Amino acid sequence: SRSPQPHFPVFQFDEYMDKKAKRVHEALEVAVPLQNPVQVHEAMRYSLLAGGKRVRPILCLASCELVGGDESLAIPAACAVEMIHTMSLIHDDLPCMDNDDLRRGKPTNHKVFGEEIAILAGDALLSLSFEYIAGKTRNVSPDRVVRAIVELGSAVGSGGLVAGQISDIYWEGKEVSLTELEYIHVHKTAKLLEASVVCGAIIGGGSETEIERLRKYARCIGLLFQVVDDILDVTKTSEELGKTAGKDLATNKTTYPKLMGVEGATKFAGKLVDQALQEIAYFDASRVAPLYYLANYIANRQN
Ligand code: GRG
Repeated sequence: SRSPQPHFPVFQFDEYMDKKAKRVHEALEVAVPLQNPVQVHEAMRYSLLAGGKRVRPILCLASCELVGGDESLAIPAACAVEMIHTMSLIHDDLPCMDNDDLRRGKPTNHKVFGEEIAILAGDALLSLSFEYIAGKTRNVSPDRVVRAIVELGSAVGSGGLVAGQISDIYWEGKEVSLTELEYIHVHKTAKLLEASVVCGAIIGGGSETEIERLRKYARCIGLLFQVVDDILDVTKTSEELGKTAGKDLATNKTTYPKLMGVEGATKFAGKLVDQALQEIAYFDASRVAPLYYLANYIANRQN
């Protein structure tokens, strides 16, 4: 059973997403200018400005505003999470990892700039993300900024994305149970989504209760994001996805549809979105619309 829809004032979600994505794009343009050494900055900009849905930075801004912070407070944090996300995609696509040729509908970073530059562009984006949030966040108390940095660092490092990637590599070609699959996705995908939401709430001045509610919401949508990704991989053609769809089925990668069928995975996705919405039902309906619609957008997205 779906959570009842709160009584929102009229909310134009598509307009909201376009406006926020544009704001993020402009901020990223400024954050990574084309400068010396040109080759690496070109490579950083190539992947960072290639589009993408900008789900993580938008979640960060929405969460900041939900707890009463102005959007401007969280712009450096939003840029930081997108830089980290982009660098993880660049490294994930490398021949020594997933060996992908296409990303965001374009040739992958190493295909255009070579492996050495792709690795270094990823390293530079990771480093810049922390420099940027620490150096550019204004009008937020230093203890909140430090807390957000700790949150981000732990989501990315050897207990976060890196742990997920290692586990993914370890289980490649082996039989994977639901528990192990969940471990991979919680770490590879959900941790950064969680950190995006939580950083927004910390920087926006959220109370402990608000931060923890939002963390629980983010955990649900983080896993939801991957379950939907797996379902799309089965149901979409490569042209629609702009990447090698069905690759996970063709290789030995375990996915939710493989373990529970498309119907089972769709049911699981429904449960996760319901749970996420329950977590944010606590917030004032006049402010919660963006996160409410974002959860539904992740559940129903087609790319
Ligand atoms: C982070 C230090 C560090 C190293 C990287 C390679 C690696 C370790 C981790 C892999 C992480 C990874 C690529 C996870 C997949 C996450 C995912 C679901 C990506 C797709 O996200 P979307 O759909 O993509 O939001 P767009 O292009 O819309 O941004």
